[in-house]
This record gives sequence, structure tokens and C-alpha cells, in this order.
Amino acid sequence: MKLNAVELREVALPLVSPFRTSLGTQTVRTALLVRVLSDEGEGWGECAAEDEPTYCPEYLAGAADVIKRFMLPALAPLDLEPAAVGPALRHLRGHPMAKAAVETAVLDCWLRARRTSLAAHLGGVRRRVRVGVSVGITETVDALLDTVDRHLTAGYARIKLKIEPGWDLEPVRAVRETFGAGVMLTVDANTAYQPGDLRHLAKLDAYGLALVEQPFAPDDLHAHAALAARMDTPVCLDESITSARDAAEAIRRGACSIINIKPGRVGGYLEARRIHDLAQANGVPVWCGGMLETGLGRAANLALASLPGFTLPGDISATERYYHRDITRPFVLDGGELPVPAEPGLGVLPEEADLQACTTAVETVSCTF
Ligand code: NPQ
Ligand code: MG
Repeated sequence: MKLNAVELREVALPLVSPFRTSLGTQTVRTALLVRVLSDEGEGWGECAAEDEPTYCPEYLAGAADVIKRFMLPALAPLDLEPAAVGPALRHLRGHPMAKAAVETAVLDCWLRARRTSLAAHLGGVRRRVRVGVSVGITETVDALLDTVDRHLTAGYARIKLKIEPGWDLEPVRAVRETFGAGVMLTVDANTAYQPGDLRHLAKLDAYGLALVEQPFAPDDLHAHAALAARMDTPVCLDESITSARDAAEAIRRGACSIINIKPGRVGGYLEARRIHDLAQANGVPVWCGGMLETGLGRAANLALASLPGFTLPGDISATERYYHRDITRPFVLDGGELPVPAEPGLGVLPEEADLQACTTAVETVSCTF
């Protein structure tokens, strides 16, 4: 497959409600869409980076720049297949989300031409997957209880509460007491705690959580291992895991017993599958994280979550939880599950009118360097 041109498109989708985490408050999801045009057709990918480098070091304008300036010139001369993208970009340090977006667009294009779904290509074994919802920090505990009530009524299979110092034991206790022991409940701190908070975090053991996600800094495996040694609740890593090698090291050091896999954070769906395989070989359950993806990224995440080791519900919620107007057909929750797209490639395409409505900038880069 030869690239002819690549379209880089910035979109802005207003969120249904503000999403507050320990990192800040988001009201609009801006995203970068990558559309490759090749001799075999077209394909789409979505870059998970946000406007600002808060969750991770990448940011949207930087991702567009590195793709345009360094990645496309490296890929343009090649006869491409999806597995060749990672190796062809290996000399460029970092930028996993930009790499993932490009690799996903190549995968989509290549698989469409071969009438194969991404789920089938990755080795998926489920036609539907159980999904959860990530609930932001709210003004009051009452507001949180209302929100959780709505999501449980909708049928979500797991509730994840965002926590930070000052918003942890009390909201978690209130949710557990109000909704009972039957609700699968987790918490995510997005690195908001210090190693000295170990004793405080261990008090979360009282609330029967399925896991506690990324309490400490991304590079602090030691603190996570210390917490895991002192807590009954399983420790799950998100920000710390950027490759299969990281995952192996974290498991070896006892820093986690569960892994959140986000394809963008680890450089793409093929590396995500390698982490899945490694985790499975080590008896470590994995689940698919979320970055408030548009329908494109959501479709691809559902394909990944259909692999056998994804035994916990992921942060892959229905479209209506995020957006009034998405760029693809909506994903609708049914019995706590979402369907895995069965059509070729990602299985969805942007709707032209919806795409136009949210586009803030678009540039076509010709691959004749
Ligand atoms: C997580 N996601 O698991 C992230 C972090 C996160 C669904 O909880 C804009 C876009 C704001 C993506 C804030 C969920 C975001 C974002 C937080 C992702 O840690
Ligand atoms: Mg997280």
C-alpha cells in the first residue's frame, strides 16, 4: 500500500456535561483525525492527545506537527502494511498518540481493502462487550449520587469514580452505601497522590473496590508496588504503561495486578495487543481505557476490547454519555454492553455533515516528498 496524501483534521465536539478529573475540567473534546488516502483506498485514525499536555506529554498541535514534519516523510516512500508502521517510526522518540493515529488510519485502510474487521484482525472473540462509565468529580456528593444513579439505571456494568485528595473516602463511601455491594466500583486518581498518602489510600479497602487506578506519578512504580503490598484492593496502572516493555516491568515489580490499556498511550492497537498477550500470559486482567474518543476511536476500542483477556468492563461508554452530536453513527448501550463493529476496518465512517459541523481546521499533506 502506497500513501498518496494524508488529511489532518482538527475537530471540536462539545461534551454533554463538563468532565472534571484531578487534572482539570473539560467542556469540549478537541481531537485530531488522520485520514490516509492510498492506492488501496482511504482509512481513518483518531489521535487521543488533548489540547494541552496534562494527561500525557503530547498535545494536539504538537501531534499534527510531528505527523506532518517527521512521520509522513518516513512513511511516504514505503510499500506499507500495518505492521510496518511501528518499525518505520521507531527512530522518532516518543509521540505514541501521534504514531497510534497514523497506524490506525493505515490499519483501517488496509483492512477495508481486505474486507476484514479490526476485531477479527486483532483476534477478537466477542461480538459484544460489557462496558463501564467514568464519572467525573462533582460539586457535591448529592450531585455525584444523582449521576451514578442515572448511569446505573442506563445499565452500565461498572462505575469508575474520579478521585483526588479531598474527594475520595467520602464520595466512595456514599456511592457504596447508596447503591449496595452489587455494583462494580473502581476509582481513578490520575496521579494526584504522593507516596506519603499510602496509609490514607489503604482506607479505600473498606469499600470493596474492584481496583484503584494510577494514584501516583507515571514514573513511580516503586510507590505503586508499595501500595499494592499494603492494600487488598488491586492496583491498576494507566499513565505508567506506555509499552509492552513497561507492562512487563510493572508486573515484575509488583506495581500492578491489573492494566488499563489505552491504544493511544501505548503507540497503537498492535502494541496494545502485545500488552494484552503479555498480561494474559502473566494472569493479569486488562481492560480498555477511554480518552473521550469520537465514534472513530470508540469503534476501534470496541474491537480491542473483544480480545479474550479484556475481562473487565472498559471506559467505552455509549455516544450519548459524551456527545449530543458525534461524527459517526451512535453507539447505543444495550444491557450494559456495546456491539463490536463487524464491518471492515474500524467498521464506521464519519458522516460528512457531522464532520463538517465540528471541523475547526483541515489540511491535506501530499505524500510526494
Ligand atoms: C483516564 N479517561 O482513564 C482518562 C483520563 C482523561 C475516561 O477517565 C479530555 C480528553 C479530558 C481525555 C480527562 C477517563 C480527559 C481525557 C481525563 C482523559 O485516566
Ligand atoms: Mg485513568
